[in-house]
Amino acid sequence: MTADLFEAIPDVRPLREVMADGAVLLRGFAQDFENELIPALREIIAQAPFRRMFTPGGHQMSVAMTNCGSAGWVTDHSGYRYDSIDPDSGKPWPAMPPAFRELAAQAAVAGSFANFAPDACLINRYVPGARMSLHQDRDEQDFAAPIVSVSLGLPAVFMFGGPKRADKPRRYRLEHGDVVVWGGPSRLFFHGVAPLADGEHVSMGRQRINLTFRKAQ
Ligand code: MD6
Ligand code: FE
Repeated sequence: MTADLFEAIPDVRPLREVMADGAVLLRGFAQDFENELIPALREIIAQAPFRRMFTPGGHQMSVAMTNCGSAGWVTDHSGYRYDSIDPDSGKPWPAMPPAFRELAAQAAVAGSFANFAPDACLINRYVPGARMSLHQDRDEQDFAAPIVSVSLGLPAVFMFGGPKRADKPRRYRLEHGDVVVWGGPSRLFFHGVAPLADGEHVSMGRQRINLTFRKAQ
């Protein structure tokens, strides 16, 4: 018997996958929020456009970034930090939309972190070829709060290592609507994103957008 060409191929990946103690991948968790998320994102980008920042070492990042919320993550020749002001406009970052806040809080609960109230949302834009090398997120004041990371658009390979840079990372495919909640014992684990493969996403086009919510201050 030949397989029906139009038969759906079952997606066997679990909806909820524990990546490490404190880190969980919630597949499709952001889907219900999509209709609010994307218009709100457009408004933020109109006020605070994506820009490719420079690392303290003088390298321009391949990922373009912007922020919303009372604190925004920035990098320049003087270092990495959170700043309430967008250095490009001289104005505060756009406010965090209620739908962003709500998604982050609900995902945190699903990841067993109650009362997550992010003050920062870093918005990363990857075009094909853009990547993020292995790093730790350690510019926040308080490592007790988790990080909630939302993937939109083209799929990416997320590399998730351990407490030491040399720990061999495992690879996870993150698709449109997937959410990673991450804190507790793995809060400072090394992680990165492999160079984005080319493609065209039905609603987001030729890019991946990642929202990372943090309690920065
Ligand atoms: C990204 N994410 O997925 C980059 N950091 O585009 C991160 O660097 C990240 O997803 C901390 C926790 C979750 C993350
Ligand atoms: Fe990170």
